[in-house]
Amino acid sequence: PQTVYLKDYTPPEYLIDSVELDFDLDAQHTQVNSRLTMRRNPESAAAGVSLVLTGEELELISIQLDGNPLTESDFTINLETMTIQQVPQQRAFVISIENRINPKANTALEGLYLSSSMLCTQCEAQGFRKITWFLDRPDVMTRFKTTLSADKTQYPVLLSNGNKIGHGDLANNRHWVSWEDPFAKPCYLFALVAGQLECVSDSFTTMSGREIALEIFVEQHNVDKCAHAMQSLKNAMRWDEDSYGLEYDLDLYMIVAVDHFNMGAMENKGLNVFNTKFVLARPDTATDSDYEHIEGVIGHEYFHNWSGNRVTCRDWFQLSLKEGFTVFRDQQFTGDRTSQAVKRIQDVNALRTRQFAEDASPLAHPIRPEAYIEINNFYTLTVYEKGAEVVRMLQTLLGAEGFRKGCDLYFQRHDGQAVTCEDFVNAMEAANGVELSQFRRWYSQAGTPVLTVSQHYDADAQQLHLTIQQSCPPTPHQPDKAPLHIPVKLGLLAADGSPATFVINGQQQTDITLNLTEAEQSFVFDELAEKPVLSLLRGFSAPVNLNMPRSLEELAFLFKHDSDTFNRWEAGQQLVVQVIFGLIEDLHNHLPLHLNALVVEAFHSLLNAEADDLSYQALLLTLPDESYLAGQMTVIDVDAIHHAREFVKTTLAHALEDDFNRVYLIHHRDESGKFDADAIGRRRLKNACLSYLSQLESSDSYTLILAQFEQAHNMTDQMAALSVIVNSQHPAKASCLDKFYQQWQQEALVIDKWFALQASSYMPNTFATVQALMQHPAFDMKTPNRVRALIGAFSQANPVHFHAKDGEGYRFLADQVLALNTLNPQIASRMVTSLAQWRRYDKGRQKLMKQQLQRIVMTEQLSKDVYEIASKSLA
Ligand code: B3K
Ligand code: ZN
Repeated sequence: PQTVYLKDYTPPEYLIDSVELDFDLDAQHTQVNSRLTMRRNPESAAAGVSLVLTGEELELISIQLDGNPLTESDFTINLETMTIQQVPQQRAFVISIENRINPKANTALEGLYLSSSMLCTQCEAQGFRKITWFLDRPDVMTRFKTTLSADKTQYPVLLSNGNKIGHGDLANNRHWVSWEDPFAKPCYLFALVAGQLECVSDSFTTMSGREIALEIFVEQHNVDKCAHAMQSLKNAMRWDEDSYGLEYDLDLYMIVAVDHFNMGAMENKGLNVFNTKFVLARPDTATDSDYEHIEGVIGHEYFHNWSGNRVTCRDWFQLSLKEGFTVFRDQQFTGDRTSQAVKRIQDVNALRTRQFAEDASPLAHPIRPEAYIEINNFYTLTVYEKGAEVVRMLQTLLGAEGFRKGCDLYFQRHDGQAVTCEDFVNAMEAANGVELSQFRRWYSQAGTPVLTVSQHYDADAQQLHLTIQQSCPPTPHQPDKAPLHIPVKLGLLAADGSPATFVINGQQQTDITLNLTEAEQSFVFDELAEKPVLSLLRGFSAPVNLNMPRSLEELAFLFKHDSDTFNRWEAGQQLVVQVIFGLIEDLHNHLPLHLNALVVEAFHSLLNAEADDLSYQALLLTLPDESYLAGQMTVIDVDAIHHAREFVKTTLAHALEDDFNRVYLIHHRDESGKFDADAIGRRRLKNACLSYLSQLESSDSYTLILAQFEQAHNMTDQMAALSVIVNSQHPAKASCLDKFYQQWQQEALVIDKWFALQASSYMPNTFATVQALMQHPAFDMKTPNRVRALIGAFSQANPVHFHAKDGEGYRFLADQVLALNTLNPQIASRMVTSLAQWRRYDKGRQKLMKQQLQRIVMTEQLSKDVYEIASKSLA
């Protein structure tokens, strides 16, 4: 397969000013007629008179140039392109194409496909070429007019981008609807939907007083689960006006929810297509986290209307321009809507467990990659989440106001254009009169930097000396790294836990953002009468690993007193991390395990302290994830990690049983249907306690848990109970799982939870359960949500069983990858990534993982998607 390089970018030779698309829709025989009004691009330096259009898996019916039919000798077609030998160079011309496609056969879910009984599209990144021949690249921006015709009974609703401009009836029970999108857009933002859909509608009045119709389309049985999505959309629209001064531009905003979708959602202009997972919610079917994710994703896609659609990407290497920025925007939005403290911790947690792992693997790449085989493989945690961190650092460096000025200038300069990451940074510089040349390295350098910190307090001089070294481990094709510009926020604490005032650069402060730009830098903090405690990297001000020796006492102190909510939580995490690694060493040395009293004491005072943000309180009680711990180990020992972490949890449960019970009871009440921060917080805190209590495996805890399972009227509580039941020896386990299935078998999204819970269980026999579930009538390889729930959860959220010593987990995964390869390459390649980290395990597992990767690579007819991930993993 061919590699595409950023350095080879050239402007398009031709432009498509407008297109008229006619779809004669049918599940198996859809005919597409397109009329492209084109001209030579004055910006292109290329010579030659031929025209190359992209198109894949299309059946050509006819082609004309300016109304004259072309014959075999005028053009050639291969697997990916159609070349027309000669087109006019001095004037506009029209290419008319008729072709046929088969949506039903399209299990890759890219292009036009069938989901349940509706037809829908997914064109980003390169799906439009599976609909018709076109210039399928984001820097070709076109005005679209689309006419859909179809059977009236099967497809009563016919949607596309923009405004509806006409409709009518045809013979044979067929009808048509025409749509026109006044905004020029790249074809990756094209969408159409046809089906038996119900419309839930509302409206929004923009800041300039325009009334926008809001419409959510779902299947009949889901109409009662749209209220939260609609409210989220209105919240997002208001928020973007308030926070960025950005207003919606069309008169209509539509969202369609479909069962079969490769990702979360898609920001098609005026017609978002969503995975049902990020639309549907009712208190009894969706958890509090589901509610938050729905609002976040609705916000994300809405925010793309400016950061992505009005200003789009010049080429796919610039993906983080729209994705990193939009993730940053949706994170701010969710933080404002819920709790900034909690949201930041959740985001950092995800970044550190998953993106840091990617950055430390053979798949590491900069947020602006330089080469790809299959662009769909680059919708990664790095491009999205690390990309958002890079935008956040810009905001930290420029201040909220300066950052906003930069954004305003960016949108003003580039509205209607397809631009680059460089243009974004340029706007930030110009609006603030600053120079960010070193900062730009964040776009080109992969890997997670390490800050090594040492400090020394000089009592005589009343000074704290701080030295920070930065380094970054090598990543593929980047053996040597240059120093980055890293903002490091910090504060100091006095012995009584209050903020310590210090003097730096002649100024008195209580906190500061240091600018690291060199490999090693020292800082002096003056006028400190007593030795302070350092709170470094507040708010996780940069996506880096910290290497800073800390005593358990110091961490316990910060866990109690740090006024920075992120660092307070982080101190608790690091306290437990150190303790767990001590226990792992004891395990390796066959020593008996003891839990350090400091940890018990820290959790004891936490459980007895007043708290106003209960969701935050729940996070403070949550032990670091096994996958986070794994990331900190040179040679990952999944069993020891699990054992040591369980030991800490169980010991805490025994030591603090009364506290956990008491806090549980204080917050346990039926508030089903209430979704304010307090009710959510109560549920989170209570369920955190429940999770500890379940470690007791006592008849009291069994009774308590079963009662919650049986009485819950909301999914948060029901799932929390079922989840601890599944991960324990609860005598009612089988009957609870069965009851849950019977209760929810009509709700696909709830059944996904049922699959995922069992697939991620730590209990023995899980692998056999997973194999049995593969045969369950409700399992379906063609439904991505189901595949993620079973195969994804097992391989990505069940370290102990996936990494079983005999390699059966690896073999199983490879089997599924190969089965998926032919059905849905995008989903298949996502599943391969859990093998990419093979070098981090012991020799025995390394060999077994590598074997499966090799087996995958050797397979014939491997998709580009899977080939790229598997071969790079082995490199
Ligand atoms: N832009 C889409 C992602 C498309 C992925 C294509 N493989 C969703 C989003 O990030 O909003
Ligand atoms: Zn996005």
